[in-house]
Amino acid sequence: MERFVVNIEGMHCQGCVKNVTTLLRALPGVSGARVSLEEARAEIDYDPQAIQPARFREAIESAGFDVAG
Ligand code: 9UX
Repeated sequence: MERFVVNIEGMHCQGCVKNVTTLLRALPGVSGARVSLEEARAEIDYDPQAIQPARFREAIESAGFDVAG
């Protein structure tokens, strides 16, 4: 298991946090995701054999948020 941290722009309330958390946890190969509104970021636990971090950016952006960096 590996952990990936991603900075997210555009989350404005806990509804956003819930949405991002849910979409990340739904990705195959992701075993956990913790999203912080205050820190504007997500920590994702994933299996590198099953998914690559580029997919996290795609999923977050397709939900309407921006990935920083
Ligand atoms: Mo909150 Mo986020 O009202 O997409 S759910 S701003």
